[in-house]
Amino acid sequence: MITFYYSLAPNPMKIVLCLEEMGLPYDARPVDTRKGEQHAEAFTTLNPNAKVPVIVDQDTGATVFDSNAILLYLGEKTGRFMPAATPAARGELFSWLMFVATGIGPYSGQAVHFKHFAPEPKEYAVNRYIYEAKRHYGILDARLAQNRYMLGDGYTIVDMAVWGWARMVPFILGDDAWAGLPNLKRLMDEIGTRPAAQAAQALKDRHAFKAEMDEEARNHMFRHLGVKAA
Ligand SMILES: N[C@@H](CCC(=O)N[C@@H](CS)C(=O)NCC(=O)O)C(=O)O
Repeated sequence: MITFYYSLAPNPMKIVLCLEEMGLPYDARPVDTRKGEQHAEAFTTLNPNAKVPVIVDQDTGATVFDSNAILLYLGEKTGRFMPAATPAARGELFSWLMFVATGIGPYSGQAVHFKHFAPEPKEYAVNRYIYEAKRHYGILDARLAQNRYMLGDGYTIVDMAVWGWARMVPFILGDDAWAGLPNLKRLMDEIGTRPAAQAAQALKDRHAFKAEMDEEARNHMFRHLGVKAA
């Protein structure tokens, strides 16, 4: 059994998809980040970074945080949705997984923050993060023009990592963004029809998370508010 700490945000959603694809039993524990539950001591003991997702694997005693680390952990644990165990294939796995972890995730997150949540003036930040997020998604699209999946012919944990954020491309980049990313759209549509993705989406019916991004939520999630950095 795996204890899975989650919200419905992009990084935890990658992990639900993966747990469902692998058929691993899990006990899903909601962490309502708009209510500040990520800052509770019991949670920061598991993840000092105070963010979801986290898993605790009761079979092995391992606690793992950071979505892409969890994908790699689950891939190694089960041996499923992984590329061939050759140095060349592992090199590709590490490269693309880290590209998603260090590029797609952070630029998408900042693009969403500045576009949808930050106060004015924000034009410079919006331009920078939308530009960089778009550039990163373009790299995925070009890769998927040459390959059915991110690592070639087989569906892997890298495609699951991409799905977490890329299914939300219109919210991140704008309503017309799919027009410039047809290959990425094709992969998102394909993953979206998988029973595991549908089970992952159904997780939203299990718990009523706080919906309002009000002052309480902003204070828990944007903790720089009211603090002078320098
Ligand atoms: N690098 C981390 C980022 C995790 C992350 O940013 N999680 C968000 C949800 S997608 C979160 O917990 N936000 C709450 C907060 O920032 O207070 C990962 O990939 O898991």
